[in-house]
Amino acid sequence: MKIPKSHPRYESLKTRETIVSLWRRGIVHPSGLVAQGRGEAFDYLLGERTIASARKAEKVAAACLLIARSPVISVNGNAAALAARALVRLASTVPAKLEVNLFHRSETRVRKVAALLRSHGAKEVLNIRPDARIPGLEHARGLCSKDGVYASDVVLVPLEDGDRTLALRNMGKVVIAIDLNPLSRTARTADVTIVDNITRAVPNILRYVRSLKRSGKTRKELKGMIAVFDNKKNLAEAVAFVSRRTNLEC
Ligand code: PTJ
Repeated sequence: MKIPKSHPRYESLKTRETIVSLWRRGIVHPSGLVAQGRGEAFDYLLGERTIASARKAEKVAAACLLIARSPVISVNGNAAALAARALVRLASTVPAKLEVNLFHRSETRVRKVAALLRSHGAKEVLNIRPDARIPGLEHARGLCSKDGVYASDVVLVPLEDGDRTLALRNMGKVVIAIDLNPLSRTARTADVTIVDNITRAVPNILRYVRSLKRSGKTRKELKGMIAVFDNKKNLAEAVAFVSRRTNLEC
């Protein structure tokens, strides 16, 4: 369908088209369409833009990735569909490893997601053949790569499920989540929660990674930035933003 650029919700409708077309190609799971609908609703409440608290979290996320010993970016069907190119760029800039982690895992879809990442320049994509397991997670969603998520100290998880976020935290990892729902279990469990659309969040983190690198900030300074960040307070700011905005509109 041709969406006119003049449409007031052009970006949102384009994204919807993208996710449907990637579902047709077998990259997005059918439940990914439901997840997208939920995301759209929250994004609508945010005004479909990056709010100040999200920007703060994006900067802290960049600092976490830069000081990590072994950072990993976890990619599922929706993340690949909406941000493959930016995720690959972020991985090569940090540098961080890319690992496919599907909630509804099937070998065919793993290969398709990996192929999409490679088509955007990814040199290595982990977890095609899993060789480790996240403790406490049953079935295929606990499968991971020994050199990737399993050994990582910092993991970026866009659109993640609450159980896996908690299991990763229980492993002692620093978890950075991208989730438009500030009330979700993932948002509440992560160390750094970015309440923003993945389509805006990943390019923003990438910009912060580049500017922090250019700034020449020391490890100690980056650690200082992270130490003063309060995720609970930041989430409360996101919720307060939505409630202010909805009050004004009523
Ligand atoms: O590809 P798979 O098999 O790994 O499955 C991926 C999905 C996303 C289907 C799976 O992880 C899932 O069911 O996720 P949930 O539990 O529906 O959680 C998705 C969360 O992401 C919800 O809180 C949504 O509000 C949020 N979300 C949806 N779209 C976006 C988003 N957050 C940021 N950007 C989006 N575009």
